[in-house]
Amino acid sequence: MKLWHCHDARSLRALWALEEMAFDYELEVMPFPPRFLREGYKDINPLGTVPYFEDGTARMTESTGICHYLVEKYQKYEFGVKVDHPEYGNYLNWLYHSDATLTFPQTLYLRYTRLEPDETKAAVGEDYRKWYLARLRMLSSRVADHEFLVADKFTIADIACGYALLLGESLGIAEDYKPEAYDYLQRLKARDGFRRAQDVQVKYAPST
Ligand SMILES: N[C@@H](CCC(=O)N[C@@H](CS)C(=O)NCC(=O)O)C(=O)O
Repeated sequence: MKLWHCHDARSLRALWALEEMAFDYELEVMPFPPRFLREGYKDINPLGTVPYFEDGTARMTESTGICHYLVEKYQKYEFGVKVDHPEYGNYLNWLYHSDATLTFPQTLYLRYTRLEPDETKAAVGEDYRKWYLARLRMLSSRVADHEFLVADKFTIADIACGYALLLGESLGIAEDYKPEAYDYLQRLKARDGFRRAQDVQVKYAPST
């Protein structure tokens, strides 16, 4: 298995899952954005984005999909939910929710306030920040009385949605999180698997 990754980018979901599940894997940590700064990267992943992941014949570009693949392919059900479990539907919903509902408005906020700052577009960015915070409602209410999102255990649904919370934190939005969402993020960040992923991305950081 090989993962191409950039520091704290979405590929952290895959790195975090690999560490939680204690796989042996090869890691390449690249400067960001890799499509400009890592020569030949677009020949590996034509999208130029991270993550990129290879395992046998699998060629994957979707961070939550990689986490799901690892659970199913290697039967790591201690980090997932089986199809006959009563919470299977909820589990899948959180996995899809992580990007389709949560990181989608964050990406637009990032684009219009940081990547292409421009007075006319700043208002659009601000609108997406509010939209993201409104869309956190379901997660905040779930974690108010549950340690994790589904099945009373840590799963890749926590990695998928936890990364969205983390991205919000790096965008300076976390101060507006409800306390229960903020506390849930701190619980996830305190995990050994998360800390190992943080350490390994620093250990293999590209030389500047
Ligand atoms: N659908 C992908 C999105 C990947 C993505 O947009 N990654 C960003 C980093 S968080 C990226 O590579 N941006 C660099 C670029 O677009 O050149 C996933 O969630 O894994």
